[in-house]
Amino acid sequence: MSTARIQPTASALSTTIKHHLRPLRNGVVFTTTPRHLTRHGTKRALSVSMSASASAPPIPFEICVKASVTVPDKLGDCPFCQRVLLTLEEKQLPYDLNLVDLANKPEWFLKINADGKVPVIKLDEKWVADSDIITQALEDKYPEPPLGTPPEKASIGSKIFSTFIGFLKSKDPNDGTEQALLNELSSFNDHLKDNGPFINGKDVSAVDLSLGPKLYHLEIALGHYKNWFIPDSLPYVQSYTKNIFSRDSFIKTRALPEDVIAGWRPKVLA
Ligand SMILES: N[C@@H](CCC(=O)N[C@@H](CS)C(=O)NCC(=O)O)C(=O)O
Repeated sequence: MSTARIQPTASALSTTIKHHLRPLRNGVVFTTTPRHLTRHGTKRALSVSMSASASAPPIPFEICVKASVTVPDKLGDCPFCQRVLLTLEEKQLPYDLNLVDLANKPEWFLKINADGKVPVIKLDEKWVADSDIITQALEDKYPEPPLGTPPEKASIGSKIFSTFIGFLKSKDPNDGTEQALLNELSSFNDHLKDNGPFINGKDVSAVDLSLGPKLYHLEIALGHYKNWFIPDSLPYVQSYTKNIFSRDSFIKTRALPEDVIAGWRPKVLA
């Protein structure tokens, strides 16, 4: 089991800092301004060092993620951000969150990433965007515990998210979008039956950390907007979601259901 050692980099938090930062259970710090833009001496990060990750960096990674639209100073509903956070959590790498209001992107954020998309993480003093690139870079730099998925399994379940969106947006119950989703979930169920409990067998791997947040969105959004749930005829998919959603790493990094519902509303109404 890992031990968490909280290392305040300065003795006390100022009132301003308390206003901006929300230290969490695991020592992760929420901030609305990136570290390089805060005045020297006015912001102190709490870093968490984990004994299990021998090559952990001395200071936490800075990562820009979507902010909640329903509750101030909370992580928002971006499955790509959660994927990266899950990777950091599973590798026990410390990080500070920069919460970005995507409806009103701040100038500092657009300077970091002109595309205006999250997640973006600072790696070796450079800001790097895109969850595919970020998770691969983390795997290369911090190989323990190994999370790589063999190439032949890396695209298992990869059509579930797009078919979920098709069904969610659909206004015609007979347009085949529900069946398309069921077909994808059914193939996934077969794969898990023969290879599970995770996509690559007994251990969680990168592909699960990518798919898990998408299935979380699927469950919440389809439950809310269509009163639709993964059917009992797909028990391996049902256990898979329960298993992934109950991991500590998932609980720490998941979005609020209200944010997931709010996030999909424009697509449902379009
Ligand atoms: N391919 C990107 C997708 C990232 C992405 O689409 N992020 C959304 C939030 S879930 C975003 O930043 N949207 C803001 C925008 O498009 O303006 C990744 O894997 O990181």
